[in-house]
Amino acid sequence: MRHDRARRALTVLLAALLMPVLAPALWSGTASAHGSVIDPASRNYGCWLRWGGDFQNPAMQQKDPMCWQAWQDNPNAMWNWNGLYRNNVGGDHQAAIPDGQLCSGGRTEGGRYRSMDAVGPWTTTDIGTTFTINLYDQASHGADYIRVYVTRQGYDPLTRPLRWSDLELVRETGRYAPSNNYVVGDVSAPGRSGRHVVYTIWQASHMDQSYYICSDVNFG
Ligand SMILES: [Cu+2]
Repeated sequence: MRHDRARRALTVLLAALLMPVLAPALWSGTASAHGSVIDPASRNYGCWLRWGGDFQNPAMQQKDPMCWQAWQDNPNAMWNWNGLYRNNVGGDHQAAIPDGQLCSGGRTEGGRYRSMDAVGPWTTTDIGTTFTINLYDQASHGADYIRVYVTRQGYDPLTRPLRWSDLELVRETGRYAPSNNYVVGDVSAPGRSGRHVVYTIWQASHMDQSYYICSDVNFG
């Protein structure tokens, strides 16, 4: 008995000693935040924003079915809405991301974001044919460049998986100094109407880290 008690005391002591060592390691999981396009909202940021406080509500199945399937597939795709990136792509995004997997970053992070590739009625943001991209960078990584693509008129996001050939590059920016908010203004996508996908590639500056972000929009 005495031996057990001594061992328990030792365990508590060790835990107390290790806490300052372990706590920062645990904390770094959330502290190494990243970012996403928050307007027009990316798929997983939008699902997190609309349903993060109520993600088990069965009403979502009718009101926001693509978010429903995403939450059912893996809630971590929403909790980690800022973590949809690949490291060390070396700038060859088309080689790293196969057709049909553009919105999951080529099923990055072990496929955590695969539900983002699902085809169907994602909730859209209304925009005009000249619009602004707001990218939120929690970690102040900076940007080497931000590329904005828009699907070609005629592409139907309700029935077709997204392929590179569906996209038109409409804007590539220069560098952004590290900050929390990057605004890409006056992005122009003439001739568009109705439902489309805006595809943003954010090339971060702190290392070779590339973000692949699908935002569903409605050109009014
Ligand atoms: Cu990051």
